[in-house]
Amino acid sequence: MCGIVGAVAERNITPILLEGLKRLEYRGYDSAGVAVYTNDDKLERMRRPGKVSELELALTEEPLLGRLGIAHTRWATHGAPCERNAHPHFSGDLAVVHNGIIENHEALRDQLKALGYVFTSDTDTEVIAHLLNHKLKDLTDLTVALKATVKELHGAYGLAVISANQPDRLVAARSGSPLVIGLGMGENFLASDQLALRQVTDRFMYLEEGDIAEIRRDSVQIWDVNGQSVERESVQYRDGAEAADKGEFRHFMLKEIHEQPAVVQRTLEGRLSQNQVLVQAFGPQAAELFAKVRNVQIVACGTSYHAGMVARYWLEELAGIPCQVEVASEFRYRKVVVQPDTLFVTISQSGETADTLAALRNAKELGFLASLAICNVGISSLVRESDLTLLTQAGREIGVASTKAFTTQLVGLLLLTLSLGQVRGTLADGVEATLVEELRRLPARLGEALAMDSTVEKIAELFAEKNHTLFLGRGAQFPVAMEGALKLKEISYIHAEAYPAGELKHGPLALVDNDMPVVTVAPNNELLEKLKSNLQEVRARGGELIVFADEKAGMTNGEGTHVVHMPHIHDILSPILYTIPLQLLSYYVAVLKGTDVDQPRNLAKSVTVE
Ligand code: HGA
Repeated sequence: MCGIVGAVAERNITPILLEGLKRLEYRGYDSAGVAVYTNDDKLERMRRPGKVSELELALTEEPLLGRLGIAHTRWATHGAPCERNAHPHFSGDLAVVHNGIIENHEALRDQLKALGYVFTSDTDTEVIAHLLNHKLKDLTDLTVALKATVKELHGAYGLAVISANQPDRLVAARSGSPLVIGLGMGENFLASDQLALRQVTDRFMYLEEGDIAEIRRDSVQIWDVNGQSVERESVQYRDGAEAADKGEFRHFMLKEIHEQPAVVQRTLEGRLSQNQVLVQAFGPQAAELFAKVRNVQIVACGTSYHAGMVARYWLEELAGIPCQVEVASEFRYRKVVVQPDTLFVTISQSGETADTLAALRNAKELGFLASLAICNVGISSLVRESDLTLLTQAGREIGVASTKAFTTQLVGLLLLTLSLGQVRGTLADGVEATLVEELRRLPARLGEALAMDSTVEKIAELFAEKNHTLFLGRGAQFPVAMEGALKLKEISYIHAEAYPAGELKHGPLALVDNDMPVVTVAPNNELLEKLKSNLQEVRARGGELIVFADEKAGMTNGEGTHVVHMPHIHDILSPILYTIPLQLLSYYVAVLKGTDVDQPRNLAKSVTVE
């Protein structure tokens, strides 16, 4: 992860760098730092552990003014999140910021130490600064030296560098971590994400893998991975609708939970006809490709992986297509046997998730039929590199714990299931028309579930003093339980585990006592009676039950059993609806525990490192 911002201009750039960092905090917030070539011709830096607001405070007390600078917000991979390890890292008159991991940093560190370089941090990044410094001794030109330096780096990097000796430019390199150049009038900028630069420009140029860029006030020059000078297209990007404030809500997460009816509606817009899904929503070649699909392989991480697991139930049950789902960090390093005519599907909110992107790149060599990305960011690497795309329309998600991105992914995956079944003629009669109708009603149903907000808030009190919980579900509700457990872990720091309810007696039941609340999702489906028996097993051991149950499921409150009635919904859509109370539950537990809901410890929004 980590966020990078850089600027070369005729005006003071420190406020631009700071504003950019604030917008990039979703990429990490362990520490923040800035290096500026100051108006009195010195390279100076300010670094602070913690969030960008700490750096801002320090800069208010001791301003740094200059027209060339780089800045960084860190999500630590190598070295503790303290000031010493915060970027920018210096070597002589050079300052470097880095997003990524240098895998051969130990070997490089030994070589550089032998050459007399002294290390002041525990980061892998510092080797880049010293190596570049060393290269400059022979090569003198900063851009030329950077080209030579990256040849010796193994791993992933987005890099921005400035030098007090060559203060006419900012140089950058991209391999495995995104970088975008923002084009201004007589000033130019660099960032990990164009969002950081929207305050200063709406014209952007995206660096591609292996690119090196030299950015001056009035020119930009780029070389590709082969060292050839290349032009990269510049694109104008206008989007007024930024989710930058919390409105009436106390946290972004709560706002985003409440946005779900609207964003689900948006994700459906233009994708449904009277009684069918419009297959071309996946791209012009979708119908032709879908007709050939005989298997689906889904690869994703975290919450997106849970969406993929729900989709497996749908794809096999509705469209009769065998489906496998795997976390990207495993898939990418495994010897995979690919069945003929398999569609490779990736799911990612940001479209920059490093493991998912790497899995997609590997998949291209493995003989998949085609790749499809379900993604929330249209200008992401995942979208650019996939054959087909379905953009979820969740809008910007700022809370680190994903909510609306998940439910819109589920909608996208149901559209995919119906499209594949439609094209291949494998859907049962009337199913598509029924589900299209149900999808149209879904935003209203989600609104009804959100109206249970205060009921769930009360239930949350049962968890405030607990250290462990179990989440149970059966069928497509099992991944919903996994997502519920993940949410609770992420923002309340309570240990939570999810199990298919039928697995309880094979081990986890041993954990159940009156200190272990057990959360269950119980729609009214064919597994309900089996689930009820599983819940009896919990009650018999003194476990306190919290059950989100269909209003027609015949479940009632009793001693140690708290039932929250959910609006009735078609079973296929129930994973989307039942996600809502679990999101609310984790939110209110976290509020009671006083954690940093939108930016929980140790996490970041966009996971762009392995
Ligand atoms: N490895 C560097 C940069 C971390 C990063 O990119 N995180 O996402 C460090 O630990 O400082």
